[in-house]
Amino acid sequence: MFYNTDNNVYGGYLSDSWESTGNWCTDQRAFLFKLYSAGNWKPVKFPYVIKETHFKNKTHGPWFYSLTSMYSFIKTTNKPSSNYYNLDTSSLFDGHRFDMKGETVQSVANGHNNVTDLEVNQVKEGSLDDELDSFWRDSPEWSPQTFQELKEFVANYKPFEETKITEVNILLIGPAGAGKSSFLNTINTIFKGEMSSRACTGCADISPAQKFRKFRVRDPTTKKHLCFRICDTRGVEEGVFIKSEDLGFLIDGNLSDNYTFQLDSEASTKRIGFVEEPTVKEKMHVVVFVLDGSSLDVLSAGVVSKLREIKSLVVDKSISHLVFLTKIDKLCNLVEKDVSKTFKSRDVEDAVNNAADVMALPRSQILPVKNYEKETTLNTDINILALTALRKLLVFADDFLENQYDWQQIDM
Ligand SMILES: Nc1nc2c(ncn2[C@@H]2O[C@H](COP(=O)(O)OP(=O)(O)OP(=O)(O)O)[C@@H](O)[C@H]2O)c(=O)[nH]1
Ligand SMILES: [Mg+2]
Repeated sequence: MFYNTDNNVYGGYLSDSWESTGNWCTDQRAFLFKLYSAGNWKPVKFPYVIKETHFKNKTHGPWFYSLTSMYSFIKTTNKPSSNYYNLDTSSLFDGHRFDMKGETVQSVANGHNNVTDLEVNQVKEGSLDDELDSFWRDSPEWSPQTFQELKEFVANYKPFEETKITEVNILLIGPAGAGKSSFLNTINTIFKGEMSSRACTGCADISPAQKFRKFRVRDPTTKKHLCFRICDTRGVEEGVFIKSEDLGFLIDGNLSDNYTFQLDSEASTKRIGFVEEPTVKEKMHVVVFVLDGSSLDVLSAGVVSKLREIKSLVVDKSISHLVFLTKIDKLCNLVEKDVSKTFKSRDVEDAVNNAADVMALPRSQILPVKNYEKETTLNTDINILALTALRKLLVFADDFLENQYDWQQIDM
């Protein structure tokens, strides 16, 4: 692909390899193309017509008929004049071997080949290559029945009986924009049966005063709230996050609903709403680290170390915890088109492995999720994936409660 100084982008494609055999070759799938014309998206494909298409030179890269600039690979050492490389134009887009559909070197490249950049890309047939032959993790059956079963599980869920708690508390923590609020909205949407946006998404709260809120989800069929509360927090950023002391209070249940804590001053045990001696009912029972699966590679070292610090705190307090890996649709075209391919996607599997390394957690605790985002109607596969994650979360919350109960029995 060539980027010339007049904002034209054009080039050629070979399905053949770039090996240096010294032969003329014919690649019937080869074509030339233009993508941008004077900065405007004007894609045109110039298909193969006849005879040989390219020469595999022994000492440098292949060159195409009608794309003599590729021949310039022989001269890649030439120095750029001004800020561009002045490449060969002798038979550029002259129509040999390829159908130029009436276009010329003038209309494609403004008659010159002064390029600021020259790229070689390998083209992968995404939907074929990314799809594994077998599942990388047991996959649910993507059917309306599975959806109903999962929904019923969540709707009928009651916290571990012996603790006599009516609702489990779920704490969402993760980098800014990872999809915490969107997850809450996704669950609400599933039960409401319509797109819901109760928690504000894409709008980071930057005020230093942070209100602590627990959201409940209502099941319209029973007109009752489900037996969990989700606590959404502001995004973890370098230098700006709830202080460890406050986070400890939050996890231990010292902060009542609607409690406002200050990010820029000391944690306070004296403010109104501070619960001095919280019971197990007020504690967080499970913590979910929400990570954006499509940007794991660019997580800053500062955010990673903050997340790990929070994880240590959670581990010290023996709270169950897991990771929701969001935006898997942005990570993989296959999943973007069809969420039921999640457990066959190589990219999602890689991201799960990556997240397990980042958080130093077993892979089984990393659950891929696709939140409602651009959709305007409900989708059974999105629902199944989100509810699968939520079910695991509730089971984890019960594990915590069961431990608490057992320890209490031993203490008594
Ligand atoms: N494509 C896609 N976009 C998502 C997904 N989840 C969230 N988003 C988008 O990502 C953006 C940020 O999502 P939020 O839910 O606001 O993220 P957050 O973690 O609550 O962010 P803060 O409150 O700022 O920390 C929004 O524009 C969402 O629509 C997802 O699974 N896929
Ligand atoms: Mg949010």
